Amino acid sequence: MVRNSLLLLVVVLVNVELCLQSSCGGEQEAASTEGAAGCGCDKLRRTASGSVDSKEERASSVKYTAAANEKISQMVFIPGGEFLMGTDDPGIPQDGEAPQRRVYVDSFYMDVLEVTTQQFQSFIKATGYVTEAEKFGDSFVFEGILSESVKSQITQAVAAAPWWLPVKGANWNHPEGQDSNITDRLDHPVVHVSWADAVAFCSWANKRLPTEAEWEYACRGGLRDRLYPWGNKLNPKGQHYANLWQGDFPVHNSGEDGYVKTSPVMSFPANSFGLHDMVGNVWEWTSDWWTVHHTTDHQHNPTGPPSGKDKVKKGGSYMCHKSYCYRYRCAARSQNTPDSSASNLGFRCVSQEKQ
Ligand SMILES: [Ca+2]
Ligand SMILES: [Ca+2]
Repeated sequence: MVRNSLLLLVVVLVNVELCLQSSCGGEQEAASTEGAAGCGCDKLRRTASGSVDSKEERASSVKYTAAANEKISQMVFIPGGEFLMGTDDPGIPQDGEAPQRRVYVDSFYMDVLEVTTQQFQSFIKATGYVTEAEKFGDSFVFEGILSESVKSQITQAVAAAPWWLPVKGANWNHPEGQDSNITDRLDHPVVHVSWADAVAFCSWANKRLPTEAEWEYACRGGLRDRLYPWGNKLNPKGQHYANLWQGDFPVHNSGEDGYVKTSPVMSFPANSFGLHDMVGNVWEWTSDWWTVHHTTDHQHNPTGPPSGKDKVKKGGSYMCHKSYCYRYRCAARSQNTPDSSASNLGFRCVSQEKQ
């Protein structure tokens, strides 16, 4: 793998161009290190001008039930406090996981679940909002979940991450392109939402995106120095606690956890704060601009750099596997340009006041 290389387009479409910035090059170099490479989803960039189906069934996860409907818009109180953000034992050093630093965050409320397609549909119906993917006319979809028909029409790919394909007509309402819809996944997290789309939804709901510090504090659920929202063991008692990738990425997803793409929100256990899918299922946008440099000074309610090119996303997705994207840890992080959208990127909102 070559640092600072550019993504090579097989064919450049008129309305979409992809580029690879230096940070992406870093990801490339990391590909040779276990756990340090990625699903390539941080490489999905638009220019300034401008997704293996299978049965979704699992034995060891909590089934989506009517009870979930009551939780769908529910927020949980996250009591403020100090915590250790980041880690001194980074799984992916170039992502800026280190150093571990003391951070205090005020109390806030957080969505128990990732925002669902149904919730997003309500927002669209109420406001007429048009997402960026709809404006651009396409979005990135993981090849493994595309129909053969859609795949046959695509003539370009991201060379550094060829499993990502720009699909015409892919958006929140048609997650794998025009031959797909959300009818059977109203209780799944919405995808193909850009950062601005996520901000617009949260504003409409009188909420906002979490800062990275708030998100990570919430992810840790009061635990100290633990990898995951529930502890250090990935599969306690043989149970899956998050929708991740099992198998050989990107060619084979065994779906051992029950899902080869998104899962209904609340399919896996909550952390001690009552939050589901903080890691896995879909990546979640935060309000912070991206940097890999952090002060060790004690911080109160940090909001990240004042400006930047990329926004921070947290938690990893159903595409994450330790061999390729060891980012389903609370300290892990990645980035995308704000106008990026993809089949594994969503969000949840927070608010200072009870809604
Ligand atoms: Ca899975
Ligand atoms: Ca998530």
